[in-house]
Amino acid sequence: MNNRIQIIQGDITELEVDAIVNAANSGLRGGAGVDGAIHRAGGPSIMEECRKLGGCPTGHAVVTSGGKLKAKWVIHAVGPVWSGGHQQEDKLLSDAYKNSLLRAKEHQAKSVAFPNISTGIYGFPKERAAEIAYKTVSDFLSRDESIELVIFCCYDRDNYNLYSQLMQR
Ligand code: AR6
Repeated sequence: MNNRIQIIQGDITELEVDAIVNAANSGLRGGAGVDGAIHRAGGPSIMEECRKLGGCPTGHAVVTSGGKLKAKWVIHAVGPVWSGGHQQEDKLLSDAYKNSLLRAKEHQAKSVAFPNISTGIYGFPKERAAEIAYKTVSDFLSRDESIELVIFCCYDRDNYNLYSQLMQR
């Protein structure tokens, strides 16, 4: 199953995959970080679709087209804001990954790339987030054949190193 997971360091907006995941906010209003990068690279049609969707609760995920991106779909997932670990942050982060994969499957996406959801502006500790992300995706892939490739697209070296260590376990 590890051969269906890849770790890279780079910019998710440049990837040629069926779907990229966005680390969105629950208003789907756009923002900084990877969200800003995706809207900039994908063009205004993505925001027009987001406005029609209205919003997305924390832990859930919704889909728009990819606009000018190489990816056909953008899956807007809403991770939790870290507030110490007692506000169901672990479960909500896991749900954000799982629901993204469910949306990908519904759209027949065979390849999906994730950013490190919640580990930027939302302040989730990186190591803890990496373990949750890796376990959630591994569990999903072991039970479901439909998605052929998941890429963890790490932007910073810290996250890249953390995921590389998880892959080697
Ligand atoms: N490609 C891949 N990863 C990236 C890119 C990129 N182009 N740019 C940043 N990252 P963040 P969050 C990494 O802050 O913590 C927004 O304003 C970044 O290094 O983008 O979930 C939203 O609208 C980090 O590892 O998302 C929300 O309001 C990871 O992406 C809020 O931020 C996630 O960092 C969401 O915060």
